[in-house]
Amino acid sequence: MKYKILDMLGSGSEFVSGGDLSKKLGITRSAVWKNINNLRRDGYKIESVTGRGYRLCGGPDRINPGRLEKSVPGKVYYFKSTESTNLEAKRAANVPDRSLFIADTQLGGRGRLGRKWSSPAGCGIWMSLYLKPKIAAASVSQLTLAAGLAVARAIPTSRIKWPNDVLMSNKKVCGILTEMSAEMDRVNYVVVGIGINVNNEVFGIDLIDKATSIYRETEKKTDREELLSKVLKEFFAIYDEFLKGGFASFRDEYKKLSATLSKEVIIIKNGEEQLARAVDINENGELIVEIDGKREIVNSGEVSVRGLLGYN
Ligand code: BTX
Repeated sequence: MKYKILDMLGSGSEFVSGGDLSKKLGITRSAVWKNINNLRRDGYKIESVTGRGYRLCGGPDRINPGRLEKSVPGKVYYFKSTESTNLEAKRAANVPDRSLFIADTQLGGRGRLGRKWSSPAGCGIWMSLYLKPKIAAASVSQLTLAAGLAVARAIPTSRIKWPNDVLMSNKKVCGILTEMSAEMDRVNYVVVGIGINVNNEVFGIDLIDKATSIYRETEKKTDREELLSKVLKEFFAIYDEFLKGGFASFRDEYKKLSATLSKEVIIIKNGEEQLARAVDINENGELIVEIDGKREIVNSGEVSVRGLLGYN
């Protein structure tokens, strides 16, 4: 009920009377008052003025699973702290399609190839989407690209570093880790893990050169819940198109937002480095590079791509 009240208080510019709240929600005015106090205890700043009602003046930067339910077709699983939301999603049984696993902090956040993902409390979005697409296993890596595009749409001025990072000022603001369970002829499920540095003020010495947050770039704090709803909305819209038309349905936009295309890149394959120029992303979402004038296809599973200048 308290989240319904929060929804009715909306963005907080207008007062909403206690009478209206009680009528629309079918509860007594004292129940309204109790729920308002409950929200205040959760950290919401709610002004009350006799004769005018209640007005939302500010909220805690806290993720409320109840408020996310309307943005998620499946279920929402929230953890104040967990090892990794990707692990939670993979361990869960009987999860509805399009469910969300989200944590305020991850103690063992994971990146690709066994790398670590720093996921401190109170400042980031650490989430995993549990999906059951009817697609070939070979197309699953394209979901990483779909997630990258969703994040890039939601964060102005960000660019996508193929295949699984989103950058601001050439530093990583988001990383994506897609994992799946599949058999020969079908995909059982896919877990798309997305980590976004939202309000992080500081990074450890090992990350400072390559990581950034939206806060560090814009000097403004972002409401994590609002950003999360935007990312989810964009992701599910792109995902629906993807299920009908594959990567081709968002390829042009993806290429426009790419930080990788027309750059010199270093392809790291089986420990060997090769200098190349990124020239295209094909209809399967693979990177096309030129090495010594010859075109080669680079598949996301097998390489790391580094730019020559900075992280990108
Ligand atoms: P990646 O392997 O491309 O990037 C990991 C590398 O990025 C690390 O080795 C480190 O250098 C750097 N790094 C670590 N933490 C951060 C950070 N917070 N910001 C920027 N750079 C960082 C990228 O893998 C995929 C990351 C996916 C994270 C999500 S969070 C929710 C879900 N659960 C989970 O365990 N992983 C995913």
